[in-house]
This record gives sequence, structure tokens and C-alpha cells, in this order.
Amino acid sequence: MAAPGENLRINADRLWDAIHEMAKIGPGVAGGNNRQTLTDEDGEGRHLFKRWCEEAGMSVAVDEMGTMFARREGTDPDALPVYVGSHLDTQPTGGRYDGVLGVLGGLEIVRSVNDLGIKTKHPIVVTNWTNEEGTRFAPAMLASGVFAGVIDRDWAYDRQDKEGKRFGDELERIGWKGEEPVGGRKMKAFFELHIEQGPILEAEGVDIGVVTHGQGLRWIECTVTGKGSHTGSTPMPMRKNAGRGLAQITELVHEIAMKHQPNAVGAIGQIDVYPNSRNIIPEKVVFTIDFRSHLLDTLEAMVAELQEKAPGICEALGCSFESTISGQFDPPAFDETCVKAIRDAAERLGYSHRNIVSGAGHDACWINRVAQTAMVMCPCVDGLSHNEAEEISKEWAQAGADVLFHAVVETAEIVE
Ligand code: HGY
Ligand code: MN
Ligand code: MN
Repeated sequence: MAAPGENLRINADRLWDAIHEMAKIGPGVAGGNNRQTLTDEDGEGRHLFKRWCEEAGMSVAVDEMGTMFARREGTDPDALPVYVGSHLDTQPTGGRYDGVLGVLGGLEIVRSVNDLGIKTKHPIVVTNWTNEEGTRFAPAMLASGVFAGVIDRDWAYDRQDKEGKRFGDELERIGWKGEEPVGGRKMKAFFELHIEQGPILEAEGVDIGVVTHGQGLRWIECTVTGKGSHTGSTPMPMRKNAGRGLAQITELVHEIAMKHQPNAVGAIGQIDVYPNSRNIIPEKVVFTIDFRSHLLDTLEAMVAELQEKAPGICEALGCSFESTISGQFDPPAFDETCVKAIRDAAERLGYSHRNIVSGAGHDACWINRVAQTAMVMCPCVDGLSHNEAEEISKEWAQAGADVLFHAVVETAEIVE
């Protein structure tokens, strides 16, 4: 396969403008975004993305999970397409670039090959995966998980948000439930561009992360049940305070992760206290533990230690403990051919690069199970993400999108 010439680059200004146009939809309160999945804002962002894709000459299909596939034809309509994309949904206090850079980076590739009059043998399909974040409807990477055949579609439809709204109903309500069955599409390869969401690339002054592996994840949803009673008149020895169970398990999660340094992380990010009244001792606390490691045995050891110790902690407080795994995937190793295409592209384009393990989960982690898959990362300021202050430079966006461009177009095979 002929590699694209080193002078082939995307239009960085156009990409940067598209990212900031998309950021106007579902603005946060501090300069970032709150465009959570299946909200009206998500629907609005989808319409904008669809319009841009159609203006670039692509046809847009939508599957039963709402995932969007924008197709640019190749010279061989039967050749397996090269897919490229990420997600447009955000955290409630999300940044402008998490996911969006990967979707609009894919669109920019098509806009660039259109401008350059480049034809490829294989079609190129730009993808927006529904509900990557998993913040409104757990688990994360829900639609790509259904596509990869590891999550059942109807189970996904029944997932509920905090207000008891069903995923399937909300998908219909915003008008983005497609007809196409999920998972039928065959891919030659899938590439995803994403900000690092960690500090390594910036700290080392490296432009490109060549993602060889990702961390595995376990989300353990825990319920500690005590007894709600008056915070003023209940004698201390009589209390069954579920809040103390949360406090001690929070510390236990931290200790377990610290025991496995540097190969593990752990925290509790989502907490609901019931009845959450100033003068009622917490009757019940529901929270989700997020354990991650790129080593499967470490991940499993952390879960085992938590499940061994948490019930005893709660029992000593007069409380009960229940848990269920609400999200999981094992550490992915990405496809070496695709990883090499990314590394060679960075080399050819003169961008500094290094191998990296992705700390965050991505749709690529699931798609890696059904297609040759790889990721390219760019730095982000202070490694900050899942925070409205998330920031990247236009140069970093350009470097990532240029490398993505070369990897995708080379894999799609330029037709002279
Ligand atoms: O949780 C994750 O790693 C991803 O950002 N959804
Ligand atoms: Mn993301
Ligand atoms: Mn994210």
C-alpha cells in the first residue's frame, strides 16, 4: 500500500472551528460542555454532525442504538470500509475535546480527501458511538459494546438514569433510534483519535501517543444499608450509619489501588445518599467503585479484596453490603498492523511519538474485539479531562488529526 506523501495534512483551522462550533451545543457552566447522551443537546449535536457529513458528500446511517455511520464511497463498493470515529456525548462537567476531537477528526479527513481529490479503494466511514461516557446510563461504551456483541441490545434499552428514564425510551424521544440492526457491519479497520486525558505526553513534550494497550475496567455498584433515624435524638451506640460504610470503603478502595502501584487506579465517583436529609442519619448509600489496571490479574485481585473486606466493614457498623458489577472490560491489546500504521505516520510527518497505554476507556476498546483497531492520542493541558477546564492546543489537535489522516487513508488504499 502506498503511504500518503508527508505533505498530506488536514486543514487545522477548519477542524478547530468545527470543534468550537460543536462546543456551542450543550454548554457547561465553566466553559466546557454538558451534552449528556440522549438529551436534547445530544440530539442537536447529532443533527449538526449529520448536516456536516451530508455537506461533505457522505450518506449517514443510524443503527438501533443510535450510533451514526457517515460513509464516503470508495472505488470498490464491496471493499470492507475503514472506520474512524469516537463519541459526541459528554460528561456533565465535560470538556470540549473528549470524544469530539475523534469524531470531527474523522470528518476532517473526509473534508481533506475531498479537497485533495483523493480516491480510496475502501470506503471510509466516520462514526459517532452512542453513550460512550456511561455517566447518565451505565455502563460506559454502551453502544460500541452492543455492536461488539458483548452487551445485549434489549438489556441496554432497559438501563435507567437517575430519574428512572429508560435508555430505549430516551433514544426514541430524541428521534435517533435507527432501523439498522446493531453489529452487522464488517470493518477493515477502526481508528480512534482521542486526547490522552492524562499527563504523560505533555510532561514529556511528545506530540503523539501510539496506543498499544488500554487499561481494563471494573465498575462495582455497591449498596450499604443501615437505618435512617434522627441525627439529634438517636444515641451514638444505637446508630446504623450507612455514611460511615461509604467513608471506610472509600478509604479501602484507595488503599487497594495504592497497594498495586504503579499498575492500578481506584476511586468512587458516583454517590447517592438516601434520604439525603440534613437531620436523618443516612439510611442507604449507593455508589460505584471504578477500578482499573492494564494487568488483568491485578484488576481481578483488587475486586476480590474489595468483595472480601467490604461486607465485614459494614457488618461492624450494623449495616448490610450488596454489590454488583455494573460495567467491565478486560485490558485490550490493539492491532499491531494498525498500531504500526499510526507509528509510521507520526514518523513520516515528523511528529515526536511514544507508545502509551490508555488510562481511560474508549469505544475502540470494544471494537478491538471485532475489527483490527488502534488509537492515536494527543496531549492535553495538565492531563486534565472530565473537567470543564479540559484544554488542548490547535497544534496538538492538528498533529493527532494528521496522523489519523495518514493511518486511515493508507489503510483505505489511495487509488492513483
Ligand atoms: O470512563 C472512561 O474511561 C471513559 O472516559 N468513558
Ligand atoms: Mn472519551
Ligand atoms: Mn470521557
